[in-house]
Amino acid sequence: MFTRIDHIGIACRDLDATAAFYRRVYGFEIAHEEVNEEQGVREAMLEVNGTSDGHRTCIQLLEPIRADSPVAKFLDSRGEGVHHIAFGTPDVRGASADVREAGVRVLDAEPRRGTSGSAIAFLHPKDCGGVLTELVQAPEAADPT
Ligand code: CMX
Ligand code: CO
Repeated sequence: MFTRIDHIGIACRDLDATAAFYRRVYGFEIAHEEVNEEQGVREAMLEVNGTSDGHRTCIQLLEPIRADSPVAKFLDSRGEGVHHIAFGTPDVRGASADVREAGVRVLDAEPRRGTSGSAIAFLHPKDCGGVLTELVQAPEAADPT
């Protein structure tokens, strides 16, 4: 059902400065950058490696674009740092149903649009041992509504 770590989401106040840190210290380049209005973020994906299912594992840098967005609230209460983990799946709807069946609250009744047109759904951190968790179906197979 879950085939890889798709990405780790990092909350930051200054995306450009944080991306420069990842380039200088680790040599990771920005593979993709976009604004996701619905999620209230400017984001950059740094590709760390490819995976055996043909996809990739990334660091996702997240800078809030609105004061009432989840990432802005997180920065206010916890400061910069790891915000969420994201597991890749070929079927986000099926994976969400399975996880719901296991007693975990799925925050998105229907998958939303994620990076590059992927389909995403979030799980409540209080049901996941304090870890905000995202499920990701890669763009070419995604059908976000
Ligand atoms: N990781 C772990 N716990 C978190 C958390 C996070 N990222 N964000 C909030 N929490 C905890 C808080 O610490 C708080 O716990 P306590 O009650 O013990 O203090 C509790 O959850 C409620 O926190 P809150 O600040 O009141 O936040 P909300 O309930 O308003 O929202 C959440 C929390 C997870 C429902 C909301 O952030 C959400 O819907 N997130 C999903 C969307 C998202 O994060 N989008 C940005 C990323 C986009 C992308 O990856 O593409
Ligand atoms: Co994410």
